[in-house]
Amino acid sequence: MDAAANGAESLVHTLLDGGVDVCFTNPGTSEMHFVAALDRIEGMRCVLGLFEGVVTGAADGYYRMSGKPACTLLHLGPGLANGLANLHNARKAGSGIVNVVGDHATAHVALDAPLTSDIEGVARPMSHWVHTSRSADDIATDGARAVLEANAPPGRIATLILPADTAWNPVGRAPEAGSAARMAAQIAEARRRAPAEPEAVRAAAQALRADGPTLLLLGGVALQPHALELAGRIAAKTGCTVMSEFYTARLARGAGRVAAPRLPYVIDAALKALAPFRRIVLVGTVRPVGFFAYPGKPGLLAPPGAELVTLASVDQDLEGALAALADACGATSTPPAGIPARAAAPGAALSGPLSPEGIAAVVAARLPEQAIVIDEAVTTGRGFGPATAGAAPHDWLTGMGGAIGFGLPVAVGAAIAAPDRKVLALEGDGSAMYTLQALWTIAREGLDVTTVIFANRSYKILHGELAGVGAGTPGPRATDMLTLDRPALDWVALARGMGVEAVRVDELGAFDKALRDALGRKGPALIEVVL
Ligand SMILES: Cc1ncc(C[n+]2csc(CCOP(=O)(O)OP(=O)(O)O)c2C)c(N)n1
Repeated sequence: MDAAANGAESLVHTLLDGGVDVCFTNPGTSEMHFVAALDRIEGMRCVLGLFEGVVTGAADGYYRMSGKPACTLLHLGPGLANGLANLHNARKAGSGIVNVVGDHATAHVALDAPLTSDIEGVARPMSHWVHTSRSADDIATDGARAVLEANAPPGRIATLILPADTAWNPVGRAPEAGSAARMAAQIAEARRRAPAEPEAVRAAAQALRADGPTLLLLGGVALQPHALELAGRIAAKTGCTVMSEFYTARLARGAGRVAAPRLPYVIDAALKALAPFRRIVLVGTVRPVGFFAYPGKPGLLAPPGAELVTLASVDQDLEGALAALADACGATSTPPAGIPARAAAPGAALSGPLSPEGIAAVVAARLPEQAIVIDEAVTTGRGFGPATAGAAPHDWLTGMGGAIGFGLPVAVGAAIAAPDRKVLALEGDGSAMYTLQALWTIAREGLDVTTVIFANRSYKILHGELAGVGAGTPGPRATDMLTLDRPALDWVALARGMGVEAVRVDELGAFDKALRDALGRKGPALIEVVL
């Protein structure tokens, strides 16, 4: 490690030694020494987000596509609090993040200045690990610990609080030689995933051999191409069905890949999808539960009496577990089942009134090879799964914690992690409004992101939920709480105001043309689809 002049520089060196070289930031006065250290030391890509939900969501997207943690820089308790919803989503997605949160200098905390708050208390519910650094000399050790925590499978949230004096005080201790190599070894150890228990492999194989329909339900990294291929071999050999949990941090899909259709969101549809199964083998996921409770409906979605067998949990070696299961089932060299046919080339029919089915057909036809799709399309996107199964191979990323506003920030992080791949963010207008500042970061960084806004000018899903929970039909006050039409949002103006070129379409052929234009060139674009 190079010599560090102060605690802030020590932390920057430690992060870089630990392979953390992207920082999504929104700083304030208490973080100025860290900002100055980032300025002086080469190696960290710093990306400004104009709201902390953009910052934390971008770090989530970055981890999902790169498999390694980024850091965030956040301003005391309120800055961190602004970023919590997307930290919650990242935590549920199993994304590793190192949050660096500034605090007042130690002596200043006692004065109860305006920005003083219980930062550890704010951090704890959305973090796996929280620590306040006490001195400039501790920061290298504390920073290294944060990096190791964030790398632990499946990826964890580590929050390191950096008091301003810890940042500005000189470092007394000389830097230790060889710290980068030592950290690399420690990180490799921290990232090691435990193999499935032999007993769990035996039990899963037995479930797959038993009579009656069995489901192989996948989550986490079991949704990566090689693991899916193993699942397809097991399905071909045993006749089981392969599905993925409803929310997926990253699902490899498309022509040539084993399909793992997602469990439906709507409770009745989810119950129906699971009803046939007598056994469910869980790989990197847990027993399926309803998103919400609905009067008179079960919370547990598996049919009563169904046997649940856990092959491996989300932090274990899921590909290895599936390989062991394939071996136990004699399926290692069986050709995999469940590979969808490539979507038909678009005919002249891609025109006419807009409908979710028509939009899905356009997306399926136009999706470029290796695209990264961020799906926050809510009700418009419900049918996109089957329609896009045979599109060119791509990754499909959904919100994992149910807090909307994840999509555009995750698009930022995914585009930075994978600059050679096209990112397509499919957004409900209500969801996109939570973190629309991400468009400015997309423009500023010149990210290759096409955003499609489904402007139904409504929280349409909540109309269905109102009826679903038995709350009756909406009167004028309830309707007002669920509609966005007074005034209508002008997404073309909003996007242009943040430096993103945009067009509005209200017909399928125009959408097809706009999507082809946007996907056919590099850089930011937005299409407002008025429904
Ligand atoms: C942080 C957060 N706040 C509120 C909600 C509740 N909620 C769920 S979906 C939704 C509206 C989504 O609207 P939109 O994105 O326009 O999609 P649509 O339902 O119209 O298809 C809301 C407000 C939530 N899930 N997360």
